[in-house]
Amino acid sequence: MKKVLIINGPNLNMLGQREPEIYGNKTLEDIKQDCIKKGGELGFAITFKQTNKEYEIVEWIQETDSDAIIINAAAYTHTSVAIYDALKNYNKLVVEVHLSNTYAREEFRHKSYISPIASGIICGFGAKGYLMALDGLV
Ligand code: CA2
Repeated sequence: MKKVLIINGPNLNMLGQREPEIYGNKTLEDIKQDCIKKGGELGFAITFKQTNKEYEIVEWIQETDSDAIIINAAAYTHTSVAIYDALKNYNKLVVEVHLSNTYAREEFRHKSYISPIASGIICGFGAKGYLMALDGLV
């Protein structure tokens, strides 16, 4: 069974509580359960994590034995050379996911440090984007 690590960055623990017009009504726990169910159908063992701390994301990437990473690095997407460096050394499949279409929002969200090392990018499809990323890995 292939292992997929799904990493969520800062403030995504607040999903479903604020800004539903941008991020939808689902909580991160809802998204986690959807991913575990979809992963089961596709033959993937899912590990689903969230943190507000940049260094924890770096450590998870360094330490994982997963076959692929799906990452919504949230605000760190637009700032983190540290996460870029860690992903560059991962050398396996990476899919970047965003709930919102970051290119239709403020200009500072147009820059992504993840995109250059990602095999695929999905944004603007809300929580469904995580499931699309799992399909994409197949
Ligand atoms: O669209 C996405 O998935 C983002 O990664 C979400 C990040 C944002 O900084 C990126 O530009 C795009 C923000 C996540 C914050 O999530 C919240 C959810 C509910 C209430 C407050 C924040």
